[in-house]
Amino acid sequence: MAIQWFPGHMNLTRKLIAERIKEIDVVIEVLDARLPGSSFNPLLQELTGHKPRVKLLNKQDVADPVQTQAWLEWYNAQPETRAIPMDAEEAAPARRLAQACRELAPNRGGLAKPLRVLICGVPNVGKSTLINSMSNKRQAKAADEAGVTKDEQRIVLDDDFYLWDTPGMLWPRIIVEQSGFNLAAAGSVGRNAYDEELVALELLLYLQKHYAQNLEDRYKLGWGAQKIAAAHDDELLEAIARKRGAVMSGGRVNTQKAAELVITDFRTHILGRITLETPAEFAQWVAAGEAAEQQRQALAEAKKKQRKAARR
Ligand SMILES: Nc1nc2c(ncn2[C@@H]2O[C@H](COP(=O)(O)OP(=O)(O)OP(=O)(O)O)[C@@H](O)[C@H]2O)c(=O)[nH]1
Ligand SMILES: [Mg+2]
Repeated sequence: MAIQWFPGHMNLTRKLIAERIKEIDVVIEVLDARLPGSSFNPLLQELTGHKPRVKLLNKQDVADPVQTQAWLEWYNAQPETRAIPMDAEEAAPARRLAQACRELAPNRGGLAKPLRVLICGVPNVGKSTLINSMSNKRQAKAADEAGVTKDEQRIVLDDDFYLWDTPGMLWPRIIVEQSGFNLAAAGSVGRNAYDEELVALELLLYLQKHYAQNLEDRYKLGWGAQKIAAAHDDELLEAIARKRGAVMSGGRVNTQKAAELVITDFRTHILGRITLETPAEFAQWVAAGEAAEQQRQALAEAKKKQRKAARR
């Protein structure tokens, strides 16, 4: 689905993190609490997995609290994993996080051995916002768009506490299709790299299944949650378009505009506190994605053999 899923500058970020990690004591891995599985980056895990870390389920203030709890339990059941919920715009929890970092590297601290912390995650999860809250200053640029931070930036939190902000990074090949859609819906994929209509339809499908009442409350179609849940996603998008005046001359609906509207309503939390995946669903998507990937590889291998045989 992606045109520029892994744009060139992310290769630079990968190299940058691979270098920086050598002198890092603690990693703060920021996930989006609305998609705690899909915003986990296997490439970042590979680059930084050997360091003590905290996993943050950030933007918990706009995620479904029941699902945040389920995901925290899921992550915390894994070995050597400490996951905590976070609202990076709040100062007090950010300061507590700074204390937690110190506890993770008790042998560091003091001018001779400053604590060095790296913040990483996929684009737009709130890394820079968190740094600003931890340092109580607006030192890092933050905005609701993928790719705001372009280069690493060192922030001095205290005389003996350094933080590194890093640009958001994805991974080269997306194997779980639904993760691509969810990352796009959350604004973690560059705007030109996906089809808004496809993303909005996938988003609607999920909301119909789990949050039909939120859709009714927002769009006031008068259908009731049950009819919304049972509708075809195309039909629903069209009804939303008509209701919200996304209509072109001649009365045809402007589905592109309606798609943008639905995505924006999700991003700006007008649709309510929503999480786009449960641990069980995500596990299923991963299994399906891995099976498809194995098939793809087997097919590529078979074709390679065929070509070789033909050349002989
Ligand atoms: N509701 C809510 N919004 C947040 C939270 N943290 C960050 N945001 C918003 O999310 C958007 C992205 O925040 P940034 O801090 O720029 O994200 P980033 O991870 O640094 O993004 P890149 O530098 O593009 O990778 C901004 O609009 C923030 O205001 C949070 O905990 N809750
Ligand atoms: Mg940033």
